[in-house]
Amino acid sequence: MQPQATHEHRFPPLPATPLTDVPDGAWRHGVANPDLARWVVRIATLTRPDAVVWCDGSEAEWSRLTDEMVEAGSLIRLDPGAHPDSFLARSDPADVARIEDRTFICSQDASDAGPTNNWRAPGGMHAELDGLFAECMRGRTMYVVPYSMGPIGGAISRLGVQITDSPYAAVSLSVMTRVGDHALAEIGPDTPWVAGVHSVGMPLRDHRGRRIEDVAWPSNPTKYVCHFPEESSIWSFGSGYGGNALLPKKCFALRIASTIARDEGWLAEHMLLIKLTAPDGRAFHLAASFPSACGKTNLAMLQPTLPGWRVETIGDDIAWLRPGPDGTLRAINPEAGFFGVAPGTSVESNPVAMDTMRRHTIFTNVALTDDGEVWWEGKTAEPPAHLIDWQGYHWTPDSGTPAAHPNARFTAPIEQCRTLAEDWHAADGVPVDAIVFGGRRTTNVPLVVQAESWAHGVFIGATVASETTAAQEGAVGRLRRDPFGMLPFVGYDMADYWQHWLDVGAALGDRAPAVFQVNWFRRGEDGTFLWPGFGENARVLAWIAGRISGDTAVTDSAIGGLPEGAGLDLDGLDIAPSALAELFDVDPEAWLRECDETETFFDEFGDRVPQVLRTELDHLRSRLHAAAQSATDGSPLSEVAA
Ligand code: OXD
Ligand code: MN
Repeated sequence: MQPQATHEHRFPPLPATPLTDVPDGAWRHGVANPDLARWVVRIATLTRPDAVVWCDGSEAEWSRLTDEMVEAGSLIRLDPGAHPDSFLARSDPADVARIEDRTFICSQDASDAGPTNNWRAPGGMHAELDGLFAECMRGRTMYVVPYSMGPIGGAISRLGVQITDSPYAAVSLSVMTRVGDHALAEIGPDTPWVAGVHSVGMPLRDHRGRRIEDVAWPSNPTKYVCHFPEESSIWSFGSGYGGNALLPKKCFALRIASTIARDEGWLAEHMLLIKLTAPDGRAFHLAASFPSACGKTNLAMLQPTLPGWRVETIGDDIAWLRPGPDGTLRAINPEAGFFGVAPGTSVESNPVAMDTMRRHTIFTNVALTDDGEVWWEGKTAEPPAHLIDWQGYHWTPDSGTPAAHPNARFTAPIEQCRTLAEDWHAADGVPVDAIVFGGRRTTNVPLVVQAESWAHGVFIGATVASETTAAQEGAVGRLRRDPFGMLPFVGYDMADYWQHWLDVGAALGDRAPAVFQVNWFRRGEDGTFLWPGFGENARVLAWIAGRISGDTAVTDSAIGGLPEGAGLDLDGLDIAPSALAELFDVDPEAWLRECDETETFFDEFGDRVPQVLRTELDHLRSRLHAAAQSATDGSPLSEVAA
């Protein structure tokens, strides 16, 4: 593991409270990192829980905590035949998604957060958080959860500790990360680690000591998710949901890790990771970036329709990519579980995910059947005649409301995934052969296009736009720019992040992976999808593999390389030639309008936008003008663009 500046003094000294006043269990003998030992005591002293429990991530701990939550009414045990060892949680209706408007980057310098992040000065934010966290765990247990992101001791792995007063978060962390004493033991006196403090913000005793009745899903109307990049710390208050509460995921593995990666020359990305094997046994590793809820989990668990091709899963949401000692880019999935969107998942759309979540799974905000099973929109074509919906109300198909919340989730261990690649265990990561950018685009973006260079690839990544889904708060179906699928996740200035991508490419030189853009979501004039998607997406992956190995060719277009002739294997696929033409149509006028929008978008970042990206935009425009001209002249696009 790379040494980093020591964090010995990153937290304020302990308050002058005598050690006898420290909540029971906070002080743990044998913790090798003195900063960590002091920090736990400091947080316990600030938040005043009734008890402190250090989590070990064991099965016994899972059983104890889930039993306690069932007893307390915050989990419902599902039918053990259908879903052994699995549970349903229903959140507060006001706590159902990531809260981007309450998410802050608290860098010393406001300009380091950039225009896409909310910023607060660290001093003021700490003062406010100290006020909110003061005695906020009264009557509750404080869990201390040490974890590793990535294989313990791996070259790309990192360590963290989350403090939380939510047993739901504690058990979810034991699924999503590698929790336990083995992770704690890795945190030596000088080992960097990321500190996460989380509270649902609902103490069970008031300041006079009177009991407050607990609820199934405690939370607080005041919510904050704050990142302190210079301290490698995260403070989250008031929400128990997903990325707001499971701090290793978006907060650490993306926002904080992106700042560490910037300083150390690697990449922390919102990417799935797969191993693709061709019929002749050649294997390729692909890292693919998509905005939230664009089907990353489906792609990560793809069942190819193309005979002989195999996709194996390494990760479905986050990848850390780091130049290895041999000069190639290597990647790990830092997580150990899935926190996947349930609605839309079915035996048809993702049979692997359905199997993965059959047991030892926590479902959140799905509907409950009369048999103690789970249901969500899209799980079966016909909904059951009666359900209890995600808010606990009786539901019938006539209710007129969704039975499951559109952002309902399943939390399941990656080891339960039957397509898990052996490489998932590779401590030093897998070599990345291709980087793929995707988004949800009804128009313009073709099924697949290859970037002409790393810089062009970075331009494509920087200009990704996608139609919003239920994973983000706000209106669904809006087109929003989501560079690299990282809009809510880059922990520093977005334009600096683009420059960082250019720098990493320069360091990789000719070992840099090839870059592609895909779009499964393009629709025809009549509004229907032009591409069948799901298992058929393997045809696109196979074409990408062909490009890497030099087996397939491209036709140049104004926006990059498109599959040439029969290069894209369509054998056995029932697709009309007109749909195919529409899928790959590059309309220069529409693209020129998109270029204008890109320029306006770039202008938001002022002179921090790398000149290379402005040059790419100029280049694209001039090729589109030439293509528009040639279309008027009647000559074929490919000839002009070449
Ligand atoms: C997620 C997201 O939960 O991107 O993975 O919102
Ligand atoms: Mn995600």
